[in-house]
Amino acid sequence: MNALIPRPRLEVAPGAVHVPGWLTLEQQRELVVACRGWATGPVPIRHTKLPRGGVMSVRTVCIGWHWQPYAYTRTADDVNGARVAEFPDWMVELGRRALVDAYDDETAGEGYTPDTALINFYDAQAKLGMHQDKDERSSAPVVSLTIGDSCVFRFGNTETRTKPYTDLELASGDLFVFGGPSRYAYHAVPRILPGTGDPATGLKSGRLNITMRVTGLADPRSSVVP
Ligand SMILES: O=C(O)CCC(=O)C(=O)O
Repeated sequence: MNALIPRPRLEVAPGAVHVPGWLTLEQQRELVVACRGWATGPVPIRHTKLPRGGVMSVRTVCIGWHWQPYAYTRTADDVNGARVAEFPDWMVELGRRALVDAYDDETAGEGYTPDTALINFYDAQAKLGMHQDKDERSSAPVVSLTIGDSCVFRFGNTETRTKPYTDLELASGDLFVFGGPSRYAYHAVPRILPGTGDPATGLKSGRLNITMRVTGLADPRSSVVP
């Protein structure tokens, strides 16, 4: 993306790269419009219920496959039973370009076909605790995009939820990719920084985060096993 303007790439850990300002304002606006659409249906955005009775403070809607703790399904059985929206080809393309730019390697996007995205909306109070993304059967990288308010993003290690970790700020338009040796690193969003977003993105307040992933699950309608 933005092939004419080289972006700084900050390697936070092997395989984990932060690319500040990766999305243009126009792309952010288009993503906000798309996410607003998905937030209304076919499965409405919701606070995910946890198995022990808790409720996540972040609100989430999924496309491609629906995630609920701790599995992916095509239908949102913990919401309204509807099949989630299709994962669009343009987003596959965006994910591929994200890998090329993050890893500064023209071949890095080859064969990368994300088939789910968790779209998270954080209000000023929302947070996400230390966790690993490990419900996917594929170890392909996770591509994460931020729009709206900045956050403190905690990126840890693959062994424990505790230190060592790095706290960094993810701002509107930033890309963060974690793959390879960092694919199963614990990570968290301890804090949103309210009022830091640009309303020109279409988001007046709060933070939108999109994480694209490869589930590694077979589409029951397809005869192709990934
Ligand atoms: O909001 C973020 O930057 C991270 C989201 C995340 O960790 C997740 O959806 O699993």
